[in-house]
Parts: sequence; structure tokens; C-alpha cells
Amino acid sequence: MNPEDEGRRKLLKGALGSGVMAVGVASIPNWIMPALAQGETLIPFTDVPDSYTPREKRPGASFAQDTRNITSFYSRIEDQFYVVQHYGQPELDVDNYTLKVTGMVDNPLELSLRNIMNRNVIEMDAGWECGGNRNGNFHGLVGNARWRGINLSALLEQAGIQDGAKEIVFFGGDIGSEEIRGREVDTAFARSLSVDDAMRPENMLAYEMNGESLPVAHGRPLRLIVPGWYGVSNVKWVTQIHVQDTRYMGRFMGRDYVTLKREVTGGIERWVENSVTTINLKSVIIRVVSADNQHRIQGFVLNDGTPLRSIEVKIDNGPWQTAEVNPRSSKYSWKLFTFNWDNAAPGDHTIVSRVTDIDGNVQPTADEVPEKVSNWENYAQFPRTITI
Ligand SMILES: Nc1nc2c(c(=O)[nH]1)N[C@H]1C(S)=C(S)[C@@H](COP(=O)(O)O)O[C@H]1N2
Ligand SMILES: [Mo]
Repeated sequence: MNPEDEGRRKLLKGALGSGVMAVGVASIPNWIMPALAQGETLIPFTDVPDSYTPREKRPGASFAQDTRNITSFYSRIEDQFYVVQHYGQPELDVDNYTLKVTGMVDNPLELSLRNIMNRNVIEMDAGWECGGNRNGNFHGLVGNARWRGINLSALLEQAGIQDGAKEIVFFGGDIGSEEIRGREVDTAFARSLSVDDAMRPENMLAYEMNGESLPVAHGRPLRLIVPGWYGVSNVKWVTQIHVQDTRYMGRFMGRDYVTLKREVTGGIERWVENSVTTINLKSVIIRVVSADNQHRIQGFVLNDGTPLRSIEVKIDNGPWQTAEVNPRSSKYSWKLFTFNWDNAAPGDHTIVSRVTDIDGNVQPTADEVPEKVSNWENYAQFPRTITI
């Protein structure tokens, strides 16, 4: 089935009243899809350098999408959903593929893809960004898709996690050579979760994306999805799940994707380092369109799944004004928003968005985010400039 239709049907089934979003949908917005409607034109951002042309999505390569061209709730695999990997893209032999569950479990498992596909099927909309997404590429390391696969906690329950287990490590089938203390060693991409985090009921192992079997670039045949967490958690090409009683300190937990920032720790100010985990509350304006003298500002929101209170837009030195949220949004999808900008005056403008969740957390300005040395977790408000 066309995922768009599927999404629309789900919406009709009552996503509006599901309470997933705390944002009020007082009136049905005049758009459901943010695609350029007929007669709409894109107003160029003046903050985008003339030289900026994102590369096309190519086999084997990383890819950032052009956020000005986000056209649908589900990011198309061919040219929209971003791609990042650190050791290249392995082409695993799907016929002989096995997923091993090893370590501190009562019943070690070894499952073929067929075994996996015979388990209970779950589906979920989830969107995320790379922890290294940033203003420079207009936050193009982002995507939202419909995923189909199996429930992780059910698999772990079947394996039977033993008392004393602390962490669950997810190893990818991609192996890279790392120089560590002057020595070349082969290591697999891997990320770990605490047992509690791994047992969250929403985690899944996915073998389909937008109704297609998982493409090589996105982890064929199986990837982990930890909804509400940065992309790095979503291990592609998973071949082994290992349960252990020590912390896993591989490159992507202990050295890379580690945010170094200044924080007050128990009353004492310190520089602290933390592994990138849950997605910080963030909104980004992706485009401004016009039709018949009416302007619209559109963007996306990502967070850890906490329901939202509001998404607002500010034009120049005006007040914060409420934007409308795409009612197809769900807990872990991205939330596309639109703001109808009436009577936009000709001239230069600065526009910015901010999102607030129901716990009262507000997306901070660049001056308000904690002082940070590393380039991970860029979630400050992102002012854009345009000329009408
Ligand atoms: N096995 C493996 N999984 C991986 C990676 C990797 O290098 N190897 N990169 C991670 C990072 S940093 C990101 S941002 C996401 C990107 O997922 P995507 O390419 O499907 O968009 O995959 C994650 N999973
Ligand atoms: Mo990433």
C-alpha cells in the first residue's frame, strides 16, 4: 500500500483525537501535506549561500537532504531520507543472514530473516536526525518514515535476560579499521543501551521502510530503531545483540558522538561529556512559500516523544505566533508545521521558530544553550532570513 494513503487512513481513524499531541488542532489546517501546492512558489532564503547545492543521493555515500524540498510526511527513500555511516555500507548476504542474541541470556538465539519475519509484526512512524545535524546543511541529516519489523523487548524476553545484566550491545555487520594507541584494529560499529532503555516497548528491529524491504543504505536486512533518540542509536545491519554486565565503551559510545558541554553538576560547574542519546526539543524552519499574496512558513519539529504544547513562529521583532501542526504527526514522527503569514510586507525579514513541550521545556536560543565544545546536538533556535 502507498504509505501516504496508509498514513491518511490512520489519520481518519482518529489520530486527531488520539491525544498523542497536546497541541490543539482547533481548525483543520488548510494543508495536510507540506508539498508545494499548485501555484505556490518557493521564496529563496537569503541565509543560504549561492554555492549551496546538496549532492544527490548516491549508492554507498552519505547524503543530506535539501530541507527546502521536503514534500511529504514520509521522506522518500530515493532522494529524501538522509544517509550516514562511518565504515561504509556492507552488503550482507540476506539468504544466509542470522541475528545472534548472545551473552547473559538463558536462551541464546540465532534467527534467520525468515524467522524474524514470522514473528509478530509491528509498524510505526518514526523520524530522527543525525546527532551531528547543523545549520550549515540546513539540518538536512533528517528523515521520517514508516517502519515495519518486530518488537525488541519481546525478543529479549524470549532470550531471557539474566540477573545482573546491565547493558545490551547492538553490533552492526560493518567493520572498520581504527587506529587505537598506535595499533590498527578491526571494530564493528556498535551502540549499547541500558537494559531499561532496551526494554522500552517502542523499540523495534525493522526490516521494511515505507513499504519496501530495507534498502542497503538504511541497514538491509535489519536495523534497530530507538524512537526519540538521535540517529546514531539506530544501528543498521544488526548482526548480533549481546547482553553483558559491564558498560560498552566502543568508539560510538565512549569517544565519538560524545557531547562536551559546561553544566552545573550538584552545584558545581564542570565540563561534562555525555554520549548522544535522546533527541533534544528542536524546531527548524525549512521553507517559505507564497501563493496569491499569501505567505506560509513551514518547518519540522523533532524531540524525544514528549507531547508538545506549542510550535510558534516569530517574524522580525513581532510576537510569537502559534503555527499549525500537521495532524498526521504521532509520538515519534517528525511534526511538520505551517504558519500562515498574512500581509507579509515587501523587504528583508528574519524569521525563527520555537517549540515548547507539555513539561514547559522551551527550545532555547543559541545564547541560551549550554556552552558546548563538540558539534553534536545542535538544537538551538535557527533564525532564517528572506526577502519578500
Ligand atoms: N551499523 C551502523 N549503523 C549506523 C551507523 C553506522 O555507521 N553503522 N551510523 C549511525 C548514524 S551516526 C546515523 S545518523 C544513522 C543514519 O541512519 P540512516 O542512514 O538510515 O539515515 O545510522 C546509524 N546507524
Ligand atoms: Mo549520525
